[in-house]
Amino acid sequence: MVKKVVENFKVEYLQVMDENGKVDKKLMPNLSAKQIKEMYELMILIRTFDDKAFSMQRQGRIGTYICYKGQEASQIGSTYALNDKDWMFPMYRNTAAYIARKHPMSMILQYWSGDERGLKSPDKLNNFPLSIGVGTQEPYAVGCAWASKLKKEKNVSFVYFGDGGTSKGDFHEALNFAGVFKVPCIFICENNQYAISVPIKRQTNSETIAQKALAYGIAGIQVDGNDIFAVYKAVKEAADNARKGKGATLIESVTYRLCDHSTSDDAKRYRSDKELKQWQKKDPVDRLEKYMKANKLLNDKYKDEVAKKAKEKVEKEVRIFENIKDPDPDDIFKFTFEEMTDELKEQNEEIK
Ligand SMILES: Cc1ncc(C[n+]2csc(CCOP(=O)(O)OP(=O)(O)O)c2C)c(N)n1
Repeated sequence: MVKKVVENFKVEYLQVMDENGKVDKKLMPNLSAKQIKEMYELMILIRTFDDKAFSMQRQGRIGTYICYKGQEASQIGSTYALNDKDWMFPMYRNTAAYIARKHPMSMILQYWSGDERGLKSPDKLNNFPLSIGVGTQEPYAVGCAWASKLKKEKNVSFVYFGDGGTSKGDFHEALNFAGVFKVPCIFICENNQYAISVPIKRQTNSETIAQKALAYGIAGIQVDGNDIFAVYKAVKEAADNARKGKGATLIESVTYRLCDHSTSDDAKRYRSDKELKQWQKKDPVDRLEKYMKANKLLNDKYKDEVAKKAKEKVEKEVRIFENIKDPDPDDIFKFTFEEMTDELKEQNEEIK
């Protein structure tokens, strides 16, 4: 019997910067000092927002909130590698990416206070509404990427989802379509180790999520998702390839949610303190700071200034949010059908 060996059935793991902030110079992407500082300032801004939004939820000032603490490198590294014209398809944990893509923070607070208008993308921002339904957004991203290809535009579509999302049929359909039609799409799986309380080991028997790309004939890579340079490099390469007509890439960003799943969850019930502490040592913000300090890009004065500016920006947005007029409840009824049904009229009266 002759065994045929199928070549190239492997996925790479990319880490540029280790936990001590030391980079492998051969792998370091081409980023100027100004760009690294810009990335750092965004990381501090989104962490400040995350802390603020969480405490506002606890104070009853917004309805619910999904934290992203621990996933900052994954979201800033990826958005930073893409252009404003590229199309983003986020999930509920991607409000950090939203902020990086210029969606006003006041509107994010508006959304999490139950006002859907907060998700309306301001003009000229190519950001789709975030998806609450797990794994529903991947086929949309593929469709959009296909449209870009047919229109001979150079934009790529990029879509975020969690490890849990990879168990949904939509994920597999999207990857298959992307492979067959060679569309310019980047699939970013933020593998934060859990889907609420379900650990990755119970989600898939594959060694990596990245390897699932191979089955669909697209590129796949696993990156250290707490290393902003690795995420940036992988996404930049995927985007360059997509723009050259080389098709889609699946990027597994290996990270950890340092917070609860949501404001109605208590992660202590299913994660050990020991595990959390191990991941806290890999904190993506601390890691970038270590690199910047060693490379004379960060001193105490600059660090304090960045923190102060971030706090001021966030507080300003909170004030804007708190002055937004409540939506008119009649709108729920008015815009469902061209003419209100009798049943809707009744409900409308009841709410009044
Ligand atoms: C279609 C659908 N099924 C179930 C849920 C309930 N649900 C909300 S979050 C979640 C876990 C998702 O985990 P993952 O995809 O890993 O993303 P993470 O929250 O960890 O970022 C589930 C099952 C949902 N929102 N949508």
